[in-house]
Amino acid sequence: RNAPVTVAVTGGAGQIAYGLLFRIASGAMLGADTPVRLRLLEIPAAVGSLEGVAMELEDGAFPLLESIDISDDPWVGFAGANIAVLVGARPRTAGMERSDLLAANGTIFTEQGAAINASAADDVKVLVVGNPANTNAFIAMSNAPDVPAERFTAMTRLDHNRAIAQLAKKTGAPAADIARIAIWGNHSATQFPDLAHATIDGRPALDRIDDPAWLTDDFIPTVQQRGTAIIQARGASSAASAASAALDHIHDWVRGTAEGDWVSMAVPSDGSYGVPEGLISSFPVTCANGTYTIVPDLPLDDFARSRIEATVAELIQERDAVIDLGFA
Ligand code: NAX
Repeated sequence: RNAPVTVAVTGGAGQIAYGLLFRIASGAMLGADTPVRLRLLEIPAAVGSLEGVAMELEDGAFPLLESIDISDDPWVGFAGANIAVLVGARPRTAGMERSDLLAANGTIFTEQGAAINASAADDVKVLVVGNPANTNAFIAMSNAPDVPAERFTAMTRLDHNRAIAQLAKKTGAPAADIARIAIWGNHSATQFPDLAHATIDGRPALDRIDDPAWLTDDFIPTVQQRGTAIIQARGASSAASAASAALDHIHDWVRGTAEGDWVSMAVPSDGSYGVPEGLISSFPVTCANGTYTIVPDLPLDDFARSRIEATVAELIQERDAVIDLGFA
């Protein structure tokens, strides 16, 4: 049995958390050998509801769940956190301008970054799920000067998993045989889901696609627009699949990626592939010993380059807007 790990989750009373917390408690995120201490954060208005979630967690009688603490104060909630999953964010509501959205989230993620800086464990790993995820992560990172920048990441694993699912559906191959999918850029409709390096059973996935238009006319837009399609079908945004992806992201970061495969994570750029240094952009990464490495030296054709450039341009705009607003 490993030492217990303290996991802080914001937005604890929300939809995604409802799909996430029980699986963290069951050991699905960190392994059946790792006890967990949960620290759940909410805004004051949702603390009552969060208490109900905590009661249900208790009622799971999870053998690995050592404790549950609740707070509406990030300076308390992140204390000692080894893992921080930032799910809570201000959603865009009717009549809200984009700048209002950035400002509302800027306030939240500035404070949470500072609180993580002051009170989390030295080895803290941060995953931002709340949208706009990449830029919220950038703000938190910018406000946590004592935490190594590479510990701040944002979630594109749901996009990655969606891309695997679409390729599986198209080819009839089981998801387990598919490897080396890459999501580049922003977790938004500009993201670039890339099959150029993907394999099915070790052979190039594109060899199994006989109509080349499928890639540009179907696969890429379907993955980009999948969040909207879920909202239209379900009447609410992706929750269980987002929770599952958050679990996958942390699991692989902590426990490592499979030999010969990689995953997609939005991480501070080291300048790879022409992405400006420090921008939190999605890359294919491998993980080992609790750290990730951007997959180096993938050949990119002109199509891939222009798609990456477009999504990175959007990230640069978002970054510059929050810098102008004084959040980073
Ligand atoms: P919900 O509205 O169900 O839950 C969010 C919860 O966060 C609410 O209970 C709210 O009170 C809480 N919250 C807000 N501000 C907070 C703060 N400052 N501190 C602590 N808690 C706070 O939304 P849910 O469906 O759970 O989605 C959460 C976020 O994930 C949204 O921003 C959503 O856009 C984003 N998503 C990101 C995805 C990704 O792939 N990166 C995919 C799914 C999802 O759309």
